[in-house]
Amino acid sequence: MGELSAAIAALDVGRTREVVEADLGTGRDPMELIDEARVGLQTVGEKFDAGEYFLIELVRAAQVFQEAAELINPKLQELYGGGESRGRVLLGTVAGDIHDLGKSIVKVLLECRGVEVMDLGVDVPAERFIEAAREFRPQVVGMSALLTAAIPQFKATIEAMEAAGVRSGVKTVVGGGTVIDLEASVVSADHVALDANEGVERMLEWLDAGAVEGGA
Ligand code: B12
Repeated sequence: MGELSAAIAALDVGRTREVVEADLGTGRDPMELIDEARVGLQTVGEKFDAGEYFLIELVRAAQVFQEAAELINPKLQELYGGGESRGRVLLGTVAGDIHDLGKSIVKVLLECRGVEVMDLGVDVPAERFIEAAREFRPQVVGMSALLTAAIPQFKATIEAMEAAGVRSGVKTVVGGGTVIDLEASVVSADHVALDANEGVERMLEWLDAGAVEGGA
């Protein structure tokens, strides 16, 4: 395990800041740091599973991760930011799920690559996705979920969008650490993202190819 993952797994905010600052100072790719921070959170999840950590530790881990992200995000912006608008992406964590760290990384990466993002936050019901699709007219809708119990919400939301007439011409991508083994067709999505980078690259391909025209 790398130093950053270890510091996050140990819930050590001081050490986390130290490692991130030192690594960014040596010119390390900020995306690598995000990936490593994620491994740290995975370890926290394993400890939670094993009964070694409790909810309070999960909350603390999220705070430590946020501290790291706040140092890393400006660097991402500096390296990848700027440029004209490439399109619009609507993001949200589906109903019943309040995990948002992964989705927030996707948002930062998209904004860095010149994409306009509307982020609906967490625990977002299908009706809110529909309302926002009418208002914002995204070309792509990205949904996140980490709870297995929230997975049916992908399909329910996408089908509700279809029924409301806002799905046509819009691509959908779903993501979140615990859902990557899904088949896109099972949840009625166009794509299941392996991680933030891969998902964002796929969205940019769609936007740049003009394969999508925007919602109703
Ligand atoms: C931090 C954390 C929390 C924090 C979340 C804080 C926050 N602001 O998000 C808090 C403490 C609130 C929390 C609460 C709970 N949690 Co929690 N949590 C985690 C933990 C440790 C890390 C998750 C995380 O942020 N990972 C880091 C991010 C960067 O990774 P990621 O989300 O996978 O995102 C990456 C990709 O997947 C991708 N991505 C994500 N979304 C999207 C979307 C798109 C469109 C794209 C393109 C890409 C993409 O981008 C990211 C970068 O590559 C995980 C453990 C784990 N192994 O993941 C458990 C975990 C997800 N939690 C779990 C559980 C059970 C809960 C609770 C039910 C606990 C409880 N008893 O109350 C509650 C859920 C409440 C609810 N209704 O949602 C379980 C879920 C089990 C399951 N399979 O259903 C896990 C796996 C822990 C475990 N091993 O048991 N949790």
